[in-house]
Amino acid sequence: MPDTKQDVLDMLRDLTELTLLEEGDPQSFRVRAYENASQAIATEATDLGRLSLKDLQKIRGVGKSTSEKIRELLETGRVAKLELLRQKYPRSLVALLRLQGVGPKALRRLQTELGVQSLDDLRRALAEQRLRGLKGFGEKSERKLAEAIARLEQEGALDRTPISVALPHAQRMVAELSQVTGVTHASYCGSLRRFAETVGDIDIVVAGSNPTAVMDAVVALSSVDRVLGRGETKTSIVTQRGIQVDVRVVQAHQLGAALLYFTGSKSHNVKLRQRALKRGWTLNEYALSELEGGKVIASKTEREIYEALGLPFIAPELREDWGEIEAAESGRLPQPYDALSGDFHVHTSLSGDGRASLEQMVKAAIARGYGVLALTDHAEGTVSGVSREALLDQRQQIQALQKELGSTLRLLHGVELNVGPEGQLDYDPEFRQRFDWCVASVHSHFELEREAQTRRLLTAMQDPSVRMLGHLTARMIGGRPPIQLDLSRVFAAAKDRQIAVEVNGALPRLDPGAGALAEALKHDVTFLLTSDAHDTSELPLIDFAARHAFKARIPGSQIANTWSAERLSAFTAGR
Ligand code: DGT
Ligand code: CA
Ligand code: CA
Ligand code: ZN
Repeated sequence: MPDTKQDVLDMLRDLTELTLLEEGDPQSFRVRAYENASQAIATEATDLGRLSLKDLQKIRGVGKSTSEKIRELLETGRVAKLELLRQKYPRSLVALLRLQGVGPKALRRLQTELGVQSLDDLRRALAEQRLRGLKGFGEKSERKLAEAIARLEQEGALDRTPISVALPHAQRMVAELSQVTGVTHASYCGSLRRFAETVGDIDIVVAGSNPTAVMDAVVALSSVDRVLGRGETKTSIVTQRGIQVDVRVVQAHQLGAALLYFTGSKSHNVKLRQRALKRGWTLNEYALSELEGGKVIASKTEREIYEALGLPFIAPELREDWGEIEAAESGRLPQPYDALSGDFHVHTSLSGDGRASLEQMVKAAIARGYGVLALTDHAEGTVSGVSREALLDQRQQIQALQKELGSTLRLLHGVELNVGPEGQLDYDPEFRQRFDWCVASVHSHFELEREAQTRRLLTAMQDPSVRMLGHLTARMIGGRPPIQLDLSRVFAAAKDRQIAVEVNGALPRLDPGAGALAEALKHDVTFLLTSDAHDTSELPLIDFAARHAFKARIPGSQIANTWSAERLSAFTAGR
């Protein structure tokens, strides 16, 4: 059964993005209408396919024109308006919005006045110095754009897809392919399974007895834009968002070998093959087998193959050829984390962008088996921020709730403070000090130069209320680059002042990135994994923080969510 809700959400996201481009104004009525509808539908539990036009309009936040588009999508699989917008604004053009300094208005001007439709076009226009002639552009903006292009190129982000886009796509295709006749297993592999921040393409491996049925299903997937090639056991397509997807079908008894091969990384596989060769075996996507005669040694599961090669199972996140095979051999592989005892960065509907009530968040935290939950709504300095009065009200509610809960779940009344350009924080010192848990996060002034940015954070960290640094570098993968910081000084201060470094599990962020986490490890700081949830459905995002931290090889002993309740509460109290 196709996932209608996800189809609708995808459509609304595309409509929002393209309408923003069309109208050049994030506050436009239409853009806001699509955004509101997305939020409303994201929290709507019912099967959308069953809802009539009238029912749809009854959902708060979904207007007439949006509900008509939803019905159109569900009935015909297409939305005329969206097709039109897609023709007008090709993906290669929309992708340029990722460049810092390129907003919808500027992009439209580049398109209409200079005929820019892609990155190559933009490069040419820059080389020919044609931008400086445009209204609102100058030599300085040419230079800044060239720098922005170079930066994204360096990160390999321009022709790669951020994990926040690729993962939901892949999960959905995997779910659809799992439904095909004869299929016993489907999973995404490649860099996505290794939990890379960006992926070149999506690789999917399916085990099934009816390859033709699987290939038929692949080309019929709702998100397909065009088919690149179709074979008996392999098909490649490009989705409407311009992502290439390679799907392979294998027989059930070959599944382990196929998963191992297509998960990579290439250099991890090379090392495994060398190991096999030393034993007189060969390893390929079908099996680990004897060189002479071809007798199969292992092929059904990855674990069996690793074991035959004298190794424990190596988690996909670790298969990057940093020395994991040697580590596995000598029993020094990073160990998966113990169960997480709680979350230290969540929002309620008190924040302008929160969608679940305090009670709902608490209930969901209990359902996850947490022993502690820090409520951290936005402080007043942002649009979504909360006034003193409302926070004091919330404190009373939390205290009342805590009485009911007893020792089931310990609630911390927290707040997410905004770090101002000079390191100043919201409210006043005395007001801040009354919270159980203050998170300090950068939400503005991303472009300060390194020394100013570093001093800004160090200043904020001087405040005794600050207990955790939220999404330290403020990056958006494939979008906004990390702010420039002397990380070594920031982490030294965090260690010194016992301030936790958050590992933020929101997929667009996964902040700090791998390089910054490696630096943090050198300073022996304490980490906290968080979901930064704005809804109950987002609490599981903490598992992405765990995968991200695990890939960076942060030991569980440095992650405070895995500590005993006593040690953890001493830490959160700043003792
Ligand atoms: P990506 O797509 O650039 O983010 O990175 P990957 O690692 O997903 O690379 P991709 O899609 O080219 O290939 C998927 C996996 O398939 C790769 O990690 C290892 C395996 N593979 C593909 N081609 C080769 C090859 O020529 N030799 C070996 N040993 N493995 C390969
Ligand atoms: Ca790939
Ligand atoms: Ca591939
Ligand atoms: Zn937050």
